[in-house]
Amino acid sequence: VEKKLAEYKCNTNEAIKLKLGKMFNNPFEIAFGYKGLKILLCYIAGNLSTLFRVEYASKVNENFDCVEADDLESKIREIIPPGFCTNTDDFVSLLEKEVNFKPFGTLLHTYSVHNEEAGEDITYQIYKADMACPGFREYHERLQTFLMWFIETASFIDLDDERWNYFLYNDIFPRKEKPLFFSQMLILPPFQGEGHGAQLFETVHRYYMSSPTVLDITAEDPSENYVKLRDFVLVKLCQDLPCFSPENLKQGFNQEMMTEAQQKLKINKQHTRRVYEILRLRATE
Ligand code: CO6
Repeated sequence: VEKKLAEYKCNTNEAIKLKLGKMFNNPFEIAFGYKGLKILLCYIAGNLSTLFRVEYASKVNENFDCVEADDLESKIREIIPPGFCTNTDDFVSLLEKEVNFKPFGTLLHTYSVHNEEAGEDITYQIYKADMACPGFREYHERLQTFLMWFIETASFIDLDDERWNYFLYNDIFPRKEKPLFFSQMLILPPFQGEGHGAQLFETVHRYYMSSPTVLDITAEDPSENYVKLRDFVLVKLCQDLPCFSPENLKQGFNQEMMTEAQQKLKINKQHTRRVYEILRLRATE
């Protein structure tokens, strides 16, 4: 019996297929009770309308196998908001509405990235939105499900808290004369490593640089990759400050660096220290 039941243990990492133009897998957990499990989740690129379906070759049965299968459908329904399609035809018909999709909020920044595959430059835009935009709340509920698929330490925010601002995939929490925390940042896997993270980080960072209520900008519990991205952008912002001149770098880390980076760029002491180490290493090489 045990051997037979082992066939009904599936790694949901392999079972889950997330479709967003391209197909990719994501870490999840072991699910019990299904053979040949496929969890299909498709999002329409613009408005993020969702198709969700669980498929399997066979499922354990309480009467014959004396065990119950995990209730995967309910687990995923807890994450994705209601209103998703379960039928492919309904989902495809929603694609027609996609042509009318306009990003929510106001345009903050436009930039281009050369795409090797297409052999041309593709233009990207960063928008800032808030809950006052009609339809944005529902859109955000669909959007934030991505956090669960791609960030291990993800959590959902309180949408009724008006202090949040939304930079597409980025949530910000401003406080008076206090550090400002980046909550979560996600560039979808097909677009990683193309410079979008750096563009988004710099745009949001610059947006808050002139704010009198923001002391400096930081993040809670940052991932290793996020720290690498942050180092890259902060070095870029700091390298032209007079306090980081090659002569000054040779003298060691000093108060002037901390003050200038904090006042001009809203960078905190720890991050300024990292920038100093990187620039000093570069100057020495
Ligand atoms: N290794 C080394 N260097 C890196 C890396 C990694 N993984 N990522 C960025 N960078 C540096 C590097 O110098 C890049 O320049 P190039 O060497 O020329 O490629 C530069 O940063 C720009 O990188 P890019 O803009 O292309 O980065 P990307 O668009 O991929 O965005 C990311 C980085 C971490 C946001 C993205 O990979 C991602 O969404 N990863 C999965 C989710 C994740 O880990 N999010 C961060 C969670 S922590 O949200 C968090 C706010 C805090 C708490």
